[in-house]
Order: sequence, then C-alpha cells, then structure tokens
Amino acid sequence: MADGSAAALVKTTCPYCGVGCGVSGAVGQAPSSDGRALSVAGDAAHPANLGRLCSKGTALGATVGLQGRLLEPTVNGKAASWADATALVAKRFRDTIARHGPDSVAFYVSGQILTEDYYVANKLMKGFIGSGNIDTNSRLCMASAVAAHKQAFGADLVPGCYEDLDLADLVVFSGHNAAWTHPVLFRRMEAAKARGQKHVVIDPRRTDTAEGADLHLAIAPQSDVRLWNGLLAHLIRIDAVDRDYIAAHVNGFDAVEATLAELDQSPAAVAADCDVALDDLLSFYKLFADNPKTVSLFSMGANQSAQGTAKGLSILNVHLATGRIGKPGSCPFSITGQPNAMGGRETGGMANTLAGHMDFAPADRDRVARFWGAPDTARAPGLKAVDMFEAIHAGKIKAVWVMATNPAVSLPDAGRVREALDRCPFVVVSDCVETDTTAFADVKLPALAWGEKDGTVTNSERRISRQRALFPAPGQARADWRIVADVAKAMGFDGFGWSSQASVFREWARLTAYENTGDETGRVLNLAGLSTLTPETYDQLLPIQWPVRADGRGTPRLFTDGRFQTPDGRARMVPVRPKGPADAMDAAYPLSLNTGRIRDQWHTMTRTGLAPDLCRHAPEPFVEVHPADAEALGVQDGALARVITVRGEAVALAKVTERQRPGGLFMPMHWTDAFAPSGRSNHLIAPNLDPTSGQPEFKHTPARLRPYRETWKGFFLTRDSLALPSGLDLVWRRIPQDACQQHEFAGRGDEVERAALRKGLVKGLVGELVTYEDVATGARRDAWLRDGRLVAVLYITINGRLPPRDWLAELFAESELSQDARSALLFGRPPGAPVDKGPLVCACLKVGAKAVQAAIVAGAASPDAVGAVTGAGTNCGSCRPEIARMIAATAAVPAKEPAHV
Ligand SMILES: Nc1nc2c(c(=O)[nH]1)N[C@H]1C(S)=C(S)[C@@H](COP(=O)(O)OP(=O)(O)OC[C@H]3O[C@@H](n4cnc5c(=O)[nH]c(N)nc54)[C@H](O)[C@@H]3O)O[C@H]1N2
Ligand SMILES: Nc1nc2c(c(=O)[nH]1)N[C@H]1C(S)=C(S)[C@@H](COP(=O)(O)OP(=O)(O)OC[C@H]3O[C@@H](n4cnc5c(=O)[nH]c(N)nc54)[C@H](O)[C@@H]3O)O[C@H]1N2
Ligand code: SF4
Ligand SMILES: [Mo]
Repeated sequence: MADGSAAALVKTTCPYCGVGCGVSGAVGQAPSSDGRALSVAGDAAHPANLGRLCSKGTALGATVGLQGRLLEPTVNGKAASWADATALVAKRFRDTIARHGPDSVAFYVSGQILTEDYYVANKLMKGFIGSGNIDTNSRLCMASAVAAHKQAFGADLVPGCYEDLDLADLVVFSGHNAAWTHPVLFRRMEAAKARGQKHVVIDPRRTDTAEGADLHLAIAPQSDVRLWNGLLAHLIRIDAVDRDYIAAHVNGFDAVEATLAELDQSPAAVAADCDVALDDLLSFYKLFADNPKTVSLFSMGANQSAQGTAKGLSILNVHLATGRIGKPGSCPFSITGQPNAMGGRETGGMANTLAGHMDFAPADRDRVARFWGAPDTARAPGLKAVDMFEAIHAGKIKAVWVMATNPAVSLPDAGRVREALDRCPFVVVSDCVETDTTAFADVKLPALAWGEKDGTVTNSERRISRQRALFPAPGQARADWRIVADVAKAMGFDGFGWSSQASVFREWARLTAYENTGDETGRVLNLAGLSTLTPETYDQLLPIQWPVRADGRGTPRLFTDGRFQTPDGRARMVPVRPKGPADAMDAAYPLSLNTGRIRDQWHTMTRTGLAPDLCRHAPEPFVEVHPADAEALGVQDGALARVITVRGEAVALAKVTERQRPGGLFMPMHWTDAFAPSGRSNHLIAPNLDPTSGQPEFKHTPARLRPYRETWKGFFLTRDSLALPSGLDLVWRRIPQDACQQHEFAGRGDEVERAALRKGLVKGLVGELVTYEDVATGARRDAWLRDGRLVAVLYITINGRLPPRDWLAELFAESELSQDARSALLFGRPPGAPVDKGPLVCACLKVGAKAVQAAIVAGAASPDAVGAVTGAGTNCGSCRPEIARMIAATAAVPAKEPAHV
C-alpha cells in the first residue's frame, strides 16, 4: 500500500478491461477533498494478474472521489425521492406498454454492470415485460465473436484460458492492440516471448503491440478474411491440417474447401489483396504451420466490422481444421473488452439470446419461462443496439432505460443517436456521473460506482470474480440490480423480491443448472456448483472458471474431449468469403478512418478522465496520418486538422507517423462534450452493420483530412472546469492537471471572436488582474491572483508561439506566488530552467518524454536501462514498448525537439 495504511485490505476486481485483474484496496486514513482516500495494489493471489496492475488499475485511487457524481434521483432536473422516481419510471413504462405493446419500450445496458444487475434487468424485460428489447453495448464490442462462436461451437463458448498464453509457441494478435488494451496479459506474453514465444500482429497500424513482434502484417483494412482463408488454403496445400481431428470432431470441412477454390489462393494473390509483402505472408504461413501450439487472439479489429462474424469464423475455421483447440497452448481466443462483457453474454444481456445460453427456440424459451414463472416471456429476439436507437428515432420505441453506458458518445452516427434520445418521450439513465447521455434524461438514477458496488463479473477466460465494496454508498446511490428490481415490483411483477446480491446470484446459478443434464448433451454454461452459495460463501467466493461442476470444481479449458455444444457434438466449419469494407472510398472521401483506444483512457473518460496522470500520455484528441498523405494535404505534425466524413466533422491534433498505413487515418474514440466536443469521433462514423451480429464497422469510414488553419490560439488555466460560453465556433479541449484544469483553444475568427471568448471566461473570476500585451505578435497574457495565489491564466496569441504549460499548471499548487513567478507569468517564460516534461510516457511514476529522451541520449539503450535511470516502466510496464520505440527512433535519427503548439 502506497500510504502504508493499516486499514483492512479488501479484495476486489478492477472495473476496467476484460483481463479482470484482482485488486487489493485499502481505504486510507487521510481524507481527500471528498473525504475518500484509497490505495490499491495488484492481488498476488488472483490468477488473472498474479499481482500486476496496468496504469489504469494503478490509478484507481484517483478516481473514487465524489466530484461529478449523481447522488440523488432527479426527475426533469429536480431532485426526487427514490419512491417518486421509481413510481414514475414504473408508471411511464407500464402506460407505454399498455398503449403501444411491450416492444414500444427498451433497455440499453452494458458490460460495466455486474452479473447480478444484468440478470435482473434481463429478467424484467424478457421475462415479465415480455419483449426482447434489451441489448447491451457488447453489441458494439463482442457480438461478432458471439455469432461466430455460436455457429462454430453451438454456443457462445470461449475455449481457452490465460495459461494457454504462457504455453503457446505462437501468438497471433488479430486486430488486437494488447499492449494498450489488455496490458497485464501482454506483460505475461512478453515474458513468454523472452522464453522464445513468437508474436505475429495483424493490424493496419503499427501499434505498440506490433512494435516488438516477430512479424507485423499491416494488412489493408478489412482484408482479414482473405488472409485467414489464404492461410487455410495453404495449410491444406502443404497437408498441415489435422485430418484425424476433422474426421472425429468437425463438420463442414469440404464445404469450406470448396469455397476456398472460388478464388486464387496462391500466396502471391493473397499478399496482393491484403497489400502485404509476399515474404511476410510466407513467414506468417510458415510460423503457423511450424507451431501447433498457437493461440489466435482476436479483438476489435476483427469484431467491429461489417464482416466481423466472417472474420471470426475464418479464424475458428483454421483452428478447427488444425485441431488447435481444447489443448494446452492452443486455441482461438476472442478476448473481451469490458470487465463484465462475459457476464452479460451469459445472463442474456444481448437482444438475440434469452438467458443462460438459451435462445428463443421453443424448448429453451419454455424452459426459461417455467423457471421464472413468467408465462409472458418474450418469444422472439429484440432489437440490436443500432436498430434499437433507429426505432427510438422513428418513434416506435417510446420509452428507453439506459444503464451504465454512454450511447450519445459511443454508438456510431452519434449525432443521430442524440436526435433519437432528444425525440424519445421518456428517457431514464442510470449512471454514477453526469455524461453526454444524462443530458437527454427525463429521469436520472444514481448508481453505485466501482468501490461501492458488490457482486460478480466474468473475465475473458470465463473466470467469475467478486467485486467488493470498499466505501459505503454515497448520497442516495443504489445498486443497479436493486433499482431495477424496485421498478419491477412497482410495475406489479412478482419474482423480484431478493434480499441481497447473493440471492440474485444464487437464482442465476440455479437457472444455468435448470434442466441441464450436466452430461455431454447439456449446456456447457452450468454453475451448478455455485447454486447453493450462502451469503457467507458468496462473500468469500474465490475466482473460479465456469462451468462449475456440482462438486465445486471449475474448468480452465473447454472442448478437451473434442465435444462441442451442437446436436451431434461436432464443431462446424463455416464457409466465409472475403469482401471489402461496407462503404467504399471515393474522390471526395479517399481515406479510411479507423478508430480505437489509447493506453491510459477508458472509453468515454468518465472515470480515467478524473486521474490527471492518465490524461497526460495523450492529452488531447488526435488523428494519425501517414507522412505521404499529410504532405499531400498540407497537414503538419502537431497542428490541428479537420477530419471530415459524409456525417460530420471533427478537429484533432495531427500526428504524422509512419506507423499509420498510407490512405488510413486513426482517431481515438474517447473524447466527449465534457473534454473536447470537436474531438469526438463517433458522429463521423457510418452505422454499417454486420448482417448477422449487428455489430458496427467502427474501424472503417471513408473520410478526408484538411488543415484546420486557425487564426489564433490560446489556453486558459483555472482551478475549476469551465462552462464554455455557448454559441462560439471554436475548438477547445480540457486537460485535467493536478492543481488546475487546462483548457486549450483555437479559432478561425477575428478580434470579435476572441473578445467573446474572453468575456465568457473572465465572467465570475475574482482577483487582481495583471495583463501583458504585445501588439507585434498579437499576444496577450492575463493572470488573476487572489490572496497571493494564482486563480486563472489566459494566454492568447495570433501568430506567435505559446509557452509550455507544465510550469504554469504547477504554479496553481503554490499557496503564495513568488515575485519571480509573478513576473515570469507575464514574460510567458519560466524563471529558471523549463520544467516541461513533455507527454507522460510512464503514467505510474510520472516520467515524461523529455526525461526518457534524455536518458536515451545519455546512453540508455534498453527499456531496462531507461527504467534504471528514470524509473519509467518499472511499475506496470505498459510504457515499455513505447520506450523501446523511442530508443529505436533515436538510433535511427538524431533527436528532435518536439514542437510546442
Ligand atoms: N486502455 C484501454 N484499454 C481498454 C479499453 C479502453 O477504453 N482503454 N476498452 C476495453 C474494451 S471494451 C475493448 S472492446 C478492448 C478493445 O481492445 P482492442 O481490440 O485491442 O482495441 P482497439 O484499439 O479498439 O482495436 C484494436 C486494433 O484493431 C485494428 N484494426 C482496425 N481495422 C482493422 C482490420 O481491418 N483488421 C485488423 N486485423 N485490425 C484492424 C486497429 O488499428 C487497432 O489497433 O479494450 C479494452 N481495454
Ligand atoms: N469509434 C468507436 N466507438 C466505439 C468503439 C470503438 O472502437 N470505436 N468501441 C465500442 C466498444 S467495444 C465499447 S465496449 C463501447 C463503450 O462505450 P460506453 O459503454 O458508452 O463507454 P463507457 O465510458 O465505459 O460508459 C460506461 C458508463 O457507465 C457508467 N458506469 C460505470 N459503472 C457503472 C455502474 O456500475 N452502474 C451504472 N449505472 N453506471 C456505471 C460510467 O460512468 C459511464 O458513463 O464503445 C464502443 N464505441
Ligand atoms: S489490465 Fe489494467 S485495466 Fe485491465 S483489469 Fe488489469 S489493471 Fe484493470
Ligand atoms: Mo468493448
């Protein structure tokens, strides 16, 4: 524990990614401004992480404050009691259903709620309201993998476990930037790589995962199916498929082989279509053929595609044909994103499944209805996320309840989603904080956040772990399952009277075991061994992988006996054909816009945005572009650029980099109205869907890029976040700092625009104003001081440069400004040596790019050596690939000062 506190350790699970790391938390004695202090460490006894945490997990303590929290229910913006809010939600849903039928209402939920929450929400919608209209943000995330699993294995089953990542001789990362998105697993694979494991990365971008890999295939966007089909054809050609395994356990091989024959599968033809070097393709084929112990990880580069199901199947086909499944060190491995994406898939959070891996087939449906005592249980799937919001837009769905997700930011075509929410007669949002989506809510319901809630989640390897409360519930916040159960009761439904999350879990576990034979003809998802947990044994539950047998034993690996959950027990290979991206590029939109994640932010930044250290690796929205494209378009590195699609425009900092393919752009998905309204990505994105899974093609939208060409720029540092004056056509971004909020501005107007901004910013500032103006450069520097402390700083320039911000931001921490500091404020230069750290490379130990660069220039030639000098990379290690990249870049070219903008 960082503060050495003697407080009791609580073992819980990290709320971020699907690795599902165990966390030991200790509530500290010294209260923060919210009266909350927490120190965390990795739980060495948790099998998912064995004590490690990444930068996001390490910074959890900085995110538990009560700032921005929803602490009481509100109706139309006014505080309401739980009784009134619950009654209103129940009445509006009941009335809407009475008038327009059960399909006129919907729930949109998320992989960030607990299994217990998911179970209750699904039981209410599908069982008692009697509509299939509950879907989850896993539709944007895992739906294609789910569809592929169901077709190939007969159910949504993830065969492997993390131990397979240690045992594999070859790991293939397909559209998976594990170094940033599943860092703790990546560390584990780096260790295996040091023992000789080979890594192949298939990604149009050279990510940090690709940086240290043995082979990087920077394929043309959306050409994965061609690549994997080509691999299968090659393995058949050289007789490297496992004929015995196929004969014993797999159907469909002949049909797949026949489909392959429709195209020229020669390596030269495949390499040309995927736009990779023939030698690289042949190296991949050889590595694959030579290493039976192969794990193929696939993530959003596979799933988030209009052919996501086909991409998944093309990977599963290769593994089935080679028998590389159900064996130690060998499996296809769809890695999950959210902490409880798996729990949602299990309990039926997706519109096209019922619960417990049972579907709408009459026998399944009747079984679930019997178990619930719910004769009205839905008989057909409901609307999938994108279609659901389209139905809201069209007025067919008239009441929606959004839980633990921020669709106004994260759905594709987000502008239309906002229109839909705006039009919807009744919008309920359960969240912990205000978000871009709560802005549309008629009723806001305050949910418990991580550190307060209590229940279970399932990670990527089917491991069920407990999240446990560290803090008491703040204000009137409540557990999601209880909020839903209370509404269900108020709607007049029986079967929602649980006394605790333990009793919800027990019922859920019993459903998985209900009429489940427990032998090879049964459902694999079976928690029989957990269906008798008492509140005490539930509290003490240790991490365990399902299925959990009646004797309480878990199951690390599935399909070890070659049996699958199909009627004949055989897996199915399914023919899939390559096709291009859904929307083709044209002269007006010649570039392919790809989107995804950055290392230190989580989704819509509602939590990671609270930790200044996590905001400084990539402080503002950016767009990556290849140097050839940038030059042709006049776009400069570090300058603002406009990303334009048929749906809209965003403005972001251009990062000109050879890590990007020519013709491609990449933008992070994270920024919101609260941090950078112009830097949002999703109003640009076409809602093109995979026809089977309904998953959107987030990784490709035709786009063009232009310089922004601001006429002035500036920044404003202040102690509080700012309510920006409305109606100004400016670009602004907010970057949280330790002692202040940094706001960056740029505009294309004249003095009138700057005056309007200044007026808005200055309003309400109290303090002594000191001003410096330089007519030659159009620079103006204002500082406000009160009782010797800095209150705010506003610097604006027309054609000059702006100084580094770090030293100014640090002045906010001082209780009394020195005379030197005061004059430096107006000179616009720090008094002594500049303290600008550059972007934070190591978020855990706060080491900036400049310190790392200095260590490299002084001779540190490996990440270990840089770590020894600076500390960077010695905690979670997530920045080690970046440090390796900086070392390589320094070796290649003389060091260059990064430009200030
Ligand atoms: N730091 C951080 N970690 C996270 C999250 C986060 O927000 N922040 N979110 C979590 C969640 S919910 C998820 S779903 C996971 C996602 O984890 P990842 O899937 O690793 O993340 P992404 O960055 O969305 O996409 C992965 C890669 O797909 C590549 N890609 C794009 N198009 C194609 C293509 O046509 N073919 C191939 N092969 N690749 C392509 C992109 O260039 C990108 O590098 O991360 C989880 N972990
Ligand atoms: N362009 C682009 N868009 C994408 C993606 C992409 O790669 N590119 N990826 C997609 C993927 S894979 C995903 S998973 C989604 C994620 O997108 P979202 O689900 O919209 O993202 P989050 O920011 O995680 O939203 C979670 C919300 O739930 C709240 N919350 C957290 N815990 C709880 C809780 O216990 N109860 C309640 N009631 N609320 C809680 C948080 O405060 C937050 O507002 O984005 C998708 N959108
Ligand atoms: S890898 Fe990081 S974000 Fe993911 S669960 Fe572990 S600590 Fe949390
Ligand atoms: Mo996700």
